[in-house]
Amino acid sequence: MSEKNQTLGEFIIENQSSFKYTSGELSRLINSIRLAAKVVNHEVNKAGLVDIIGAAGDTNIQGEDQQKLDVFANNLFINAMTRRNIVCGIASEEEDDYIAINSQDENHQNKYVVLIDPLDGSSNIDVNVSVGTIFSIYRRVTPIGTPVTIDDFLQKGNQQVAAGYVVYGTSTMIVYTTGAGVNGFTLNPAIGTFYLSHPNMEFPEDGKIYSVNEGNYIHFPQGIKNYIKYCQMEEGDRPYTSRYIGSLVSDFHRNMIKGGIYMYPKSSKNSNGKLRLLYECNPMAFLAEQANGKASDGFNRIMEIQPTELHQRVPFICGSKNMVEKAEEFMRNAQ
Ligand code: AHM
Ligand code: MG
Repeated sequence: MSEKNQTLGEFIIENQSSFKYTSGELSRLINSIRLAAKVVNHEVNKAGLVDIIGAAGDTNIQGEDQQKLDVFANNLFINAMTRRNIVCGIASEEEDDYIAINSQDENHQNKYVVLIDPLDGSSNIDVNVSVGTIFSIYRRVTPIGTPVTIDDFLQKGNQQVAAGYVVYGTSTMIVYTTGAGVNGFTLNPAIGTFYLSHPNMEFPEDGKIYSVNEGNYIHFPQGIKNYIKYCQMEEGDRPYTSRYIGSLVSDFHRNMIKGGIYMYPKSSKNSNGKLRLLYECNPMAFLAEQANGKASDGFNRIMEIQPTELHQRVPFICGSKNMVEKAEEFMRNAQ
């Protein structure tokens, strides 16, 4: 399987045949994400050097200021996937509506749709903190050869064929799954190649890190408040350590390696939490489950939630299995 010094390109080719719908299309799609990620990485890394950061002037559908790198990353990923003519539709956090792609070949044979958060945690860019790209891939449900519809995007997370993220951190990594475990690849910036550095990534079943924006504590549901107090209690291996970067990809990545739980619960101000089901929570949930972890809205498995709209938000609890189950227990008991 994983050889020493295996590159992402080699890994994709080697594992293509083990994928159940093997046509090479998914491999080409992941390849295009790999290439776009390198360019975004290059831009993110020089953000402090040039006058590129700052609001671009537009606001996205969530009413948030877009920063220039968000726009840049959004355009780059969309172009990479459109030009290579390998997907039939894209939805992005930065676009109000989904984009239907008309294949140049008249038969429109493309089978996949992609949902993407091109640069998550972008408020961290101007303070030199890690950001990420999150992506989620489905097979379309409408007939091949017709224009995509909203139904192709509003699929449950358990229908994902692949998902992953890029973390632009102290090292830049791509971590992804096609449903056969999770593998992580680290970019060697000197030669611009991703190498398999973290084969078969798994969350430890238990962890000692909890990640939540405790500034919102007063607004949290009682179950979450009780669970946070439990994390802070002096008993057994507790108190746990609190670590919150405010960049979902980075918090998730650290917790997967070290063992921990990430929570963005609903609050009295925000009845569905903050994070988006389709291009933030579902891909992370798929990765978590493939890495022996769990993802929940407090009561239900994230990947079984039927989406009703593209930019839907959902409460999100994700991480080491035993920790997520404990948090769910607190949620149930506070009902
Ligand atoms: P964004 O999509 O606007 O970047 O927001 C998502 C980010 C996550 O990466 C992060 O975990 C969370 O928002 C932090 O939110 P808060 O500042 O409310 O704690
Ligand atoms: Mg985001």
